[in-house]
Amino acid sequence: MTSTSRTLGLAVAQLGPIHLSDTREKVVGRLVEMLREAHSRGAQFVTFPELALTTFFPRYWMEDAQAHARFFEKSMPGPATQPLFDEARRLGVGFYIGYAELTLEGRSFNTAVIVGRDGSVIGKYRKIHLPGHADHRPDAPFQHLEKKYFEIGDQGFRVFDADGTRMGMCLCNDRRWPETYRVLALQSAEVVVLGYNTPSFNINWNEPAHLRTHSHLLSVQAGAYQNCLWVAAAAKCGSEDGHHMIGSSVIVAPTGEIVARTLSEEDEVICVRADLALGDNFREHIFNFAKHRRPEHYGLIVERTGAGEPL
Ligand code: CDT
Repeated sequence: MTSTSRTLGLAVAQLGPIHLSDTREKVVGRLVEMLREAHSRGAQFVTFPELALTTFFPRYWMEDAQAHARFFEKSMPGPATQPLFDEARRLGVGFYIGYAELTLEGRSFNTAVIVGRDGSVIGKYRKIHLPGHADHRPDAPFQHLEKKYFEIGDQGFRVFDADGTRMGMCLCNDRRWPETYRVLALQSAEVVVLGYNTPSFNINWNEPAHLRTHSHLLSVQAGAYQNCLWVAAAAKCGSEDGHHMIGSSVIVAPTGEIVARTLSEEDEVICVRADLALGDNFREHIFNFAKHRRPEHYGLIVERTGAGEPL
């Protein structure tokens, strides 16, 4: 089958470390700089990381009220983030960004939004696969308190029309779960955008550091290939006040191939001209869902959460 090429200038804007002492205004200045660079390199859409406005604060134990006051956004855009939205509208570039959301009712989520080329919010996603723990582990070298600070996302995995591109979102740990991409692909997503903060060390077992990058790449490449999608994955990385996180931000084609990858652990933009029709051959043949999927044999996937006895 021959497909007509439809291209999207797709960028990832990786963030180097954000330290506890860094202000929102300083961080937003870095984001604006990268938005401009991406635009100058042909980007029409820019993917920023998870919790892109602050340090990865779930590594610290604190009272919820203290976390809410310091690290959460009560509106998006808000006073500190408005310049990013203004610049997006001025340049005509859309973007995805992750942040900690505090609702009017006092609920808290690990959230991302897609913003259109006119600077308006097109869609919101609240993280579903929250990793880590809710209890204080004083003996661990750092905490991973996403289960304390955030509620499980309540809006599912949805696909939005992002200025003509069918786009889905997820956040960090979601990228390791095949259900994430499949639910989006079943809504005909063409691109999945995601941000991540992946600590280089695992507090639960002595995982060799290189496996953190290996499993990240394996997950996004498999998700892209098995679902005929482009995946744009943006890290926050490097050493935040002594806590190191992996880089290796990537843009992956529906072939599963990495077409761009960051080299540094600093602020860095990568950009490709993504042919959105590239997945059509896969959608038509090997992964023609309508022809080949057998959901009557997949019941356990939604009936069971944990592994149990054989049927
Ligand atoms: N932010 C985030 O989701 N990080 C997780 C760490 C997993 S180990 C607790 C990740 O999947 O990269």
